[in-house]
Amino acid sequence: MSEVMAYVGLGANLEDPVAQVTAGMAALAALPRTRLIAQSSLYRTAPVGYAEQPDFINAVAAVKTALGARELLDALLATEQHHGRVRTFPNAPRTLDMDVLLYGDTQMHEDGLTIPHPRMHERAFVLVPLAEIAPRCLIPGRGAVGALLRGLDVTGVKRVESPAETA
Ligand code: PH2
Ligand code: MG
Ligand code: MG
Repeated sequence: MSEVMAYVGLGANLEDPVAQVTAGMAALAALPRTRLIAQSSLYRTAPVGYAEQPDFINAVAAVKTALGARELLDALLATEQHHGRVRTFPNAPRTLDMDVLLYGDTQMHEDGLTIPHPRMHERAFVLVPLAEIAPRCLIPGRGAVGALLRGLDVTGVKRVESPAETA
C-alpha cells in the first residue's frame, strides 16, 4: 500500500502532560510502516467540554504511513493503553489521548472511527497546532484550516515556550 499523509492530535492533562505528549510523539515515530514528518509545538489549552479538570497539553503530528486508517487508529489506542489511559466518562481527564484527525483526503464514518475527526474543525486546541505545521491543510467537507481558525476564539490556547519550565 502506498503512503498516506495523516494528522494525529495528541492531548494529555494528567501525570506530567508535557512528558505524556512528548512520549506520544516518540511512539508515533516508532510505529511500523510510519514516518514522523512534522510535529507542532506543545500548547497549554483550557479544557473544552467538561470544564472542571486541569488544563491540557495539546499538539499535532503529521505522519506518512502505509498503515490503513483502522490500523493507525488501533496503533494509537494501543499507545494510549500503554501510557495508562483509563476511560471513565466522555471528555474525562486523561494521561494521553491520540486521535486520527485526517487520513489523506478520506471521509469515512465507521464504528469508532470518523474521519475527519468530527469536532476538529471547531476546536482551537486542534486547529492552532495543525495550522502551525500545515497552514494550507484542507479538512475534507469543512474547508481550509486557516479560514476555520479565523472564526474561532483562540485565547485558551497558549504555546508552551519552554516545556521544561512547565513541569
Ligand atoms: N479533549 C477532549 C475534550 N476537551 N480540551 C482540551 N483543551 N484539549 C483536549 O485534548 C480535549 C479537550 C476530548 O478528547
Ligand atoms: Mg481519543
Ligand atoms: Mg480527543
